[in-house]
Amino acid sequence: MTDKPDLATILGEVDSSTFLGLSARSDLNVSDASSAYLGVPGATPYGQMGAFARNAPQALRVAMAPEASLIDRYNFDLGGPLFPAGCKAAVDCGDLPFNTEDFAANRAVIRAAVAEIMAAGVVPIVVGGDDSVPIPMLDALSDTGDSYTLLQIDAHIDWRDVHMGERFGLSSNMRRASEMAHIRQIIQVGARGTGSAHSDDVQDALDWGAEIVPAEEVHAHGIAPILARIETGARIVICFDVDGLDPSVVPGCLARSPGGLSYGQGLGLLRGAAERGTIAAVDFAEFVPEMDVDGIGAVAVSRLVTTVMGLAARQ
Ligand SMILES: [Mn+2]
Repeated sequence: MTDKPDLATILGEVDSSTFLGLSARSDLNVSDASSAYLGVPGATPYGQMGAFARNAPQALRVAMAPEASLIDRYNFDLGGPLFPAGCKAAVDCGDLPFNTEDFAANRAVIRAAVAEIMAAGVVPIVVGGDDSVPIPMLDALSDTGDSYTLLQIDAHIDWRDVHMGERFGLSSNMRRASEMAHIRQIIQVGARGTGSAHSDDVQDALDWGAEIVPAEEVHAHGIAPILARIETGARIVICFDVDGLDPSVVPGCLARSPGGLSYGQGLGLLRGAAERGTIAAVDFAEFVPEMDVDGIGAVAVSRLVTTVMGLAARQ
């Protein structure tokens, strides 16, 4: 056999113009939705690396196109249809523009879009870009006047103050979050191996009160002790760097690190967070489709995005 079988031949028409065939809302008019897929090519890339995760939003749309025709079926990750009867559905806001030179402009565009979606009472699901993208998303949360528990899933703690001369880059997102008055708790899950953090960065995180749960601890004790750390009724923002998952689950990332979380652990953290409190905003960063293996990671990340949509519709 030389040609791969195509799932679409069983499932029917495939349309990848929006994620899961959801209604398109490039004007950010989302008030009738429960969550909004917001594609973001990048924010503040480091020097010559460029916006290496810029193609993630579209790659996930392509990955889920064959499942668009199954949107009303029973989803075992959610224990029912994605959008149960009577619940508002999600929409797809398309991709924000990306400026290769003016990174402050990128941050302003992301911040404004997230703020606008949240002002409509809708959960923004920011998809794509490197891990500098959550910084303006987190900043936008201050407009709501609420305070937040931040749940980060990542192989790296991202507490560098400045890296490569840049304060708003992918190695600094949790440090920047810690400086925001509306972020009152930071739980960091999945750290392992080495990243950009020095020992004093780890100490600064611990001194601030960040609760760091290395991947090894998740494998030893499961996710229940992590979820128990989230205050009941908290408003929760989730920063999901897909390299927090094991590279066998998501091969498509720049910094593959063995020993990562399983799909089930990632899924369980999302579902468990929604049980503890209210998911207010989520971002999925660092997916690099060009480094993926035959679309394996694209499906895993897409399914987690889909799960957040189902959770948002139910809350
Ligand atoms: Mn990372």
